[in-house]
Amino acid sequence: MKQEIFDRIEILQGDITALKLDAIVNAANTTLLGGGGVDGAIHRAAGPELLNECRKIGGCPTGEARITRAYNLPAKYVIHTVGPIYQGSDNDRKLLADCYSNSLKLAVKNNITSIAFPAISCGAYGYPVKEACRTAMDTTCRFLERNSALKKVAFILFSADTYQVYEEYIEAISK
Ligand code: AR6
Repeated sequence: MKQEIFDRIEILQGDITALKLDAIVNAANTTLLGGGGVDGAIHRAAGPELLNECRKIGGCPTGEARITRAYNLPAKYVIHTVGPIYQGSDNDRKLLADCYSNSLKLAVKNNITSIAFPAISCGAYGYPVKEACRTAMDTTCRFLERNSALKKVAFILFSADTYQVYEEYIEAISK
């Protein structure tokens, strides 16, 4: 993989709601009506108008993505995607990869040039972080190879442990 791909990827530790990028990705559920974890944090920070817009969408199947405005958040858009509930089957990996590729496709379609992802499915949905990290990064790298419009893709991890897993993986694949 070319260095130019890794130059467009950033690994951060912190709270996704603080990021001032074109878009942040929400790890939602199929109702799109809010929940705990990063979904709860995004809805709290965006304000009630986000829920109003989500209601109009009428849900989102696992692996797909939908876009809304970001209201009181510093980002311009929220891309809501629904990760798989981890079951330990091959289908988990496919659905998780779909979350990343469909979010990135939707971003490009909306002229978004900078976007941040949380560790989709790695909280309430129980996906093992190492496996999820590999799918997240591999899918994103393949996408960036084919799309020059996206200038920055950040992965923002809440915990130090998860951050370290991502750092080690990018270190290993970018050599
Ligand atoms: N910024 C960045 N990452 C965060 C933040 C934050 N503010 N808060 C939590 N995380 P989860 P899932 C991390 O459970 O596993 C919701 O109820 C967290 O540490 O938010 O996809 C939805 O409505 C973890 O690493 O999402 C669904 O019902 C990662 O975000 C369900 O949970 C994902 O954890 C989705 O579960």
